[in-house]
Amino acid sequence: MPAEHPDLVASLQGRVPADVVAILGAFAAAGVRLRAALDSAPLDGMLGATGETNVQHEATQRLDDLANEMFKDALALPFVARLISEEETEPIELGDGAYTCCFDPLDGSSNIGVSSVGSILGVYAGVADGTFATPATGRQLVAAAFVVYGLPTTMVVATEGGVDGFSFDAADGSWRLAFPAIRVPAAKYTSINWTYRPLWPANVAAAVDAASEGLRGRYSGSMVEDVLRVLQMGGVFMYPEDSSAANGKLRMLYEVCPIGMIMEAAGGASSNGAQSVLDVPVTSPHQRSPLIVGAADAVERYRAAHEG
Ligand code: P6P
Repeated sequence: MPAEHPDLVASLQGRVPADVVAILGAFAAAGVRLRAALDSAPLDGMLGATGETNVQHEATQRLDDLANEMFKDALALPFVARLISEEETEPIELGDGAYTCCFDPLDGSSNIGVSSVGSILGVYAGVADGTFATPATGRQLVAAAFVVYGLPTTMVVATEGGVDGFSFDAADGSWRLAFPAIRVPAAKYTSINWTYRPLWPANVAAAVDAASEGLRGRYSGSMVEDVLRVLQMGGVFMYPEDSSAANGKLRMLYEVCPIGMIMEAAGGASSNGAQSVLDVPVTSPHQRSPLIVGAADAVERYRAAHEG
């Protein structure tokens, strides 16, 4: 575990095994390296697309590729059995370790060069083999984390024992504990892409309106930024299904489940419209799901209206 992140190590003591501390430390260190690359990208000619498309059928940005290589290198640890990345079509089999690391190396790519982007990690114990013949669920998460490369650059780390927020200290290149024991405040903001309303089935429209009642709108196009706002100021983030995407856009293993775990560990709630996202069987690496996370009362209003 890199000595330069003593606050992270101290916060995790007694909460997760040493191997998971090492995984989170590797993620944190890669985040520091990626932050520097993002900051200098306009000057280094690193903006723009590669001309390729990924398994998600999305145009790949140069920085998507760079971030993916950084996290693949950082997380290829002896006790990691497999890596699953948004940017990799198939799981990367590493050996017989006890953990599977699933990550979105650069979340919010459409914001590159303009506003916040992020990275997301889920550390799963005992996940089924690479074929996912035996359904795994988000309940197998032993830790989850995300970084928001914004002002300030912030990392959120969750284990069963709770959720802590760290702020990047440029003076010494370390992550400093800034927001210990985060608990989701009462709902204040509603965060959703309202332009999709014409595509929402009637129950989704009713559920979004019910969850958003009395709240103010904020939506950045970068889930990690919107989720960080919910964690710190209260509210609800929603990316529901619609007529063009029956399971929504977000992916279970490296977006939906890690964010759902973080929100539930912070005293909030998660839902796919019917149940906690952590209880939904996962049977393929890039499986998608609707995601509603935030203050428990707002998520419950969504679920009740969605299920009628
Ligand atoms: P839309 C970024 O690509 C992302 O996965 C999330 O970070 C973000 O919340 C969402 O997609 C934005 O999608 O359809 O609103 O542009």
